Amino acid sequence: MLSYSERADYTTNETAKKLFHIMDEKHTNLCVSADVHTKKEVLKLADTIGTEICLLKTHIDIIEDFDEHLIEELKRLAEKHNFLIFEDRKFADIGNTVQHQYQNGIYHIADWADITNAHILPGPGIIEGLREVGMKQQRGLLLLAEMSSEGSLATDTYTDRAVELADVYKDFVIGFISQQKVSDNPGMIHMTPGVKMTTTGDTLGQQYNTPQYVIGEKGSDVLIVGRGIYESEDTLAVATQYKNIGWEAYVKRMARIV
Ligand code: 5BU
Repeated sequence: MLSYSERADYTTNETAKKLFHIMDEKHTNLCVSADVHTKKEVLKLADTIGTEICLLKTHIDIIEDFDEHLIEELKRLAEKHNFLIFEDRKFADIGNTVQHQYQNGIYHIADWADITNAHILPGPGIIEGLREVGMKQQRGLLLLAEMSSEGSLATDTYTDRAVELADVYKDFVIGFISQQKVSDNPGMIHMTPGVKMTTTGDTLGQQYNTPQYVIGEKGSDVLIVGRGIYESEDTLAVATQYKNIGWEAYVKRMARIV
């Protein structure tokens, strides 16, 4: 089985290459989801756990005091700790509209988010619209092939279609949000949300799996952890724990499949 950095040779996308290399350099397949509500909290979290992650995931529109300074600081921390930034925007409109949502508005997502993601519900036009904007800045896109929430409709042929579309646009599409490995293309990165040490879900349909299961059994590449880390007392210690468990599961998987 190929290592993360060996897989960098199977994609032409610069962001995907960078991410694969960061994972191997830092020995981490952990993405922390910074779903906190103020600039101060986001920056504190990013600086505290920055050494443990390959990727910081944001929901920029839940931050109450958003301004340009937050973006400058986030970029500075990404540089300092060597991680990439993923805005979990989940675009879902026609190509023309998503171009504006990606490039313009208050957030100018394309200017700072190395990675963003999109539903494939509208068909290929959504990818084409985002691609025209994103490729100019060497960005990467993840397609939502599956979701972690109970009763998700992204299953079976929907998931298969996401995999097919990823291959068509593989200069820009770098992988998937999914609950398991869905593509055999080693250049594609699988990222899985709904990860926690304890697997009791929340009251709104979120379902959790353990880091060992997601990386070791389901063949995913990146663990996305939100509340499991940012709600803990000692975010650094807990992030280190997730990082170590995720990395160990990857190393064991590598040893198993030769
Ligand atoms: P949690 O606190 O670890 O449950 O947060 C999970 C994060 O991942 C949160 O930001 C969600 O918006 C995001 N997410 C998810 O939970 N499930 C999905 O299928 C997708 C995103 Br796509």
